[in-house]
Amino acid sequence: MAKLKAVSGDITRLVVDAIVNAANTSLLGGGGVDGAIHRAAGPELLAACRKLDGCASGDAKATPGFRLPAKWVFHAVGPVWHGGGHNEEELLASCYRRSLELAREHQARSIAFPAISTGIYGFPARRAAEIALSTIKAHVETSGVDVVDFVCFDPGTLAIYEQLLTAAESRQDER
Ligand code: AR6
Repeated sequence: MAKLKAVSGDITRLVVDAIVNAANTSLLGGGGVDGAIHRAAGPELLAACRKLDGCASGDAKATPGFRLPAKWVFHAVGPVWHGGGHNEEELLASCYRRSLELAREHQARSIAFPAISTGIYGFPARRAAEIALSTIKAHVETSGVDVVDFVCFDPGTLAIYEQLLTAAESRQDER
């Protein structure tokens, strides 16, 4: 069984095989976690991203981590929240699924996710966390990943993940 945990702090500091970026379709950097990852990885990351020719919403593409402690960065493009009637939930689930597929391809055993789409893109944080957890649980065993960190940059996000993970554990104990 893979270990799923909520951790607080800055994803760029984590010593894991892969970190996931909440990127945009250009893959050429931006604000939020994307900006932090590009700053920490150094200019080689932007040069590598230029060669990827962008990325569709719901998809993810891999680069090395360059100056980051992580070996890989999986650049996932989450949906912009437009009220929920524009396939946002499926596109968000697809980001988590595609990141696990990239983990399998690159033999990454540990992976850290930010709360994709819940910052600048405005996806409601609690619903996003439910989608993240259910998608990871459905696909983690086939990916070869042993450890999944949900990196929470603010206390509200941390509280949501801790609550959902604790609820899932107690459901498991009851079985
Ligand atoms: N480590 C972990 N999480 C972080 C960090 C960090 N260093 N910095 C911010 N977060 P956002 P989005 C959290 O806005 O909503 C960019 O401009 C943040 O608190 O980074 O998917 C891209 O280029 C929030 O919980 O990503 C796109 O244009 C979560 O990461 C756009 O923003 C995601 O917030 C993507 O927007």
